[in-house]
Amino acid sequence: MDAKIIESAKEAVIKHDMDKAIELTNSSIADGVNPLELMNDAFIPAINAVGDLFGRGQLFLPELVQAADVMKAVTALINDALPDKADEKAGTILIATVKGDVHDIGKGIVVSMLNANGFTVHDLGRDVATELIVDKAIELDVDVIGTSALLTTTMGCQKDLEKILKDKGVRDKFKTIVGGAPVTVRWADKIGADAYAEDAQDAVVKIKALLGK
Ligand code: B1M
Repeated sequence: MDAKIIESAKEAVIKHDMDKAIELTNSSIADGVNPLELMNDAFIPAINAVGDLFGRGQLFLPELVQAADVMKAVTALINDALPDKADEKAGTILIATVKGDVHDIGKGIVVSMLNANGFTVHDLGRDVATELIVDKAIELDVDVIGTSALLTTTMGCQKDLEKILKDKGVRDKFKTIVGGAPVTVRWADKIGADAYAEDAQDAVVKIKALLGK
């Protein structure tokens, strides 16, 4: 990836310059840059830099919100540039960001990667009640339930999900996968999830493994 693109993406997201970010995305894709590399190597580090500045108190909530809006717009453009080849036989995934958590940029990238790899994905969105996730998984008879949590305070919902599945006697019907910035393989093991994925590419690898593909 061209260092100039990485630098421009960082500047556009940190300064929440929507026009610049859209122009950079469109021109890079038109120039033949791989959309996924553009996301992984330029835009994800850019929004993470925003998170670091926010964490250090060098950037405030209104700017974080605007940077996230830029990121959402870029993600939509990158998603449109990815192939969508849904195929029921590859497997069916239900995915949601957990209750109390509105962070959905990363989940959106995971959904795109799963779609691009042939999976049928039912995306329930963000801030989704755990009981609803379980009810929908049963109704849609999916193979895998995936949850994303970005806050240490909302990770517990991933644990609740495992308990509700057990209480309803349906734990064996589904494979579960967890992800999100504060989530670790240790957490996945602790709560009894079947898999943990570090990023969207890893989610595809882990889900294929869970489904024996
Ligand atoms: Co928030 N936020 N935020 N935020 N935000 C974080 C998470 C934070 C780490 C920032 C910080 O302090 N440095 C911090 C959490 C601290 C903590 O819990 N320890 C934080 C906070 C505190 C908050 C608020 C509480 C701020 C406030 O109101 N005072 C608030 C909470 C709102 C709520 O959810 N109830 C809040 C709000 C927001 C915005 C709305 C402004 C916005 C979200 C907009 C949106 O998503 N629509 C936002 C953003 C953008 C961030 C940061 C900067 C970036 C998150 C992001 O999109 N990253 C974030 C800092 C950070 O994470 N470094 C931060 C890019 C994305 C591609 O990565 O989501 O990790 P990520 O997804 C990756 C992997 O994790 C993985 O694959 C993805 C692609 O590679 N993955 C999965 C994710 N889900 C997966 C699921 C899988 C598998 C893999 O299987 C199912």
